Amino acid sequence: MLILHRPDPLPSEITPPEVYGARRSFLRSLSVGIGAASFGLLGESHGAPVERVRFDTVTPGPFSAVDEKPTPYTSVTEYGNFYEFGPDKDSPARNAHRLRTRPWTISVEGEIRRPKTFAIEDILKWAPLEERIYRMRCVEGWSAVIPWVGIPLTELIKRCEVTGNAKFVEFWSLADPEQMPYVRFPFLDWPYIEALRLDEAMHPLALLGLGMYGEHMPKQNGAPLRVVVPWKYGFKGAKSIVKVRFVEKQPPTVWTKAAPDEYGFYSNVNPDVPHKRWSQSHERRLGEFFRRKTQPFNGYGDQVAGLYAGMDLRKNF
Ligand SMILES: Nc1nc2c(c(=O)[nH]1)N[C@H]1C(S)=C(S)[C@@H](COP(=O)(O)O)O[C@H]1N2
Ligand SMILES: [Mo]
Repeated sequence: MLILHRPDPLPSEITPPEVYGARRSFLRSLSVGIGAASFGLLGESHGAPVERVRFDTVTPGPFSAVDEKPTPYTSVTEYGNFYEFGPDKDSPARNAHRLRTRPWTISVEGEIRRPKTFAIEDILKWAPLEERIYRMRCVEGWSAVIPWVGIPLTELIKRCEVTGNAKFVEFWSLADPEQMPYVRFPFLDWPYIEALRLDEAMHPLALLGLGMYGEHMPKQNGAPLRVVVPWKYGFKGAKSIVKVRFVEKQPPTVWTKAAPDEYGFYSNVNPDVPHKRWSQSHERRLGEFFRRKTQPFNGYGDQVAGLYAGMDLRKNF
């Protein structure tokens, strides 16, 4: 069963979230159908008090878009996608309080010398926490400038003792129906698994996100740790990671499985390659009214274009 194809960018997505009010996205009908069957059970709520915890020390990291104004905290935390918590843009903010982020470990599997597990407490001590202000672009046409807190993704990869066979790395999100009510519904093939080519994952821009706005990661944004790859569409950055798996061949991912003609493995931001159902030429920053032009590789071409030298980016979309 595939109920979910990406929603077309409807007014709810092209209107500033502060003003779209009660308008419903395409997927509202889905959640009404599900909700009627299981109202209460899903624990839909209007959120719970959130504890916001600041990091003691965060140092400015490289590649920060310091000339750009960060998107307001509330826009980034109250509007987004985390389908395990529901299909609407405000579902994550309403429902992610159910996620338990301690204890939390990530396991490592596949093309490695020996299986391993890392605890979040240790990961937080691997390297100095950096602040990196990145432009982010969702495939649906909205974008944001987010001051992430994190460490280079290579800090994880270098501890995994990968074998020479490893060419790709998968990131597995948690899929626990007790905490994430919508993983009971197979509109995506849970768990949410996204993947990168190993050299992409080891690129210095790729971040293991541990927080934002100087604070620990909000649950709706992927606590306690997630992937951040700012030159790709937002869906490549899997949230609330519990497993990393190294593989030899390019693996299927949650979105290439859902709609292979609409989502490619690479999914680099590319204004010249439209999505099957809409243009990618422009975007609207959350909290702003006017649209702006989308940049190739989301403006990070100087850093990352070399990763794709000689590749046809229309074919490898
Ligand atoms: N596990 C999981 N990760 C996910 C998603 C999701 O539904 N589940 N949505 C993705 C999409 S489509 C986007 S745009 C970003 C949005 O989150 P952010 O605003 O916190 O970056 O998270 C990505 N990571
Ligand atoms: Mo997205």
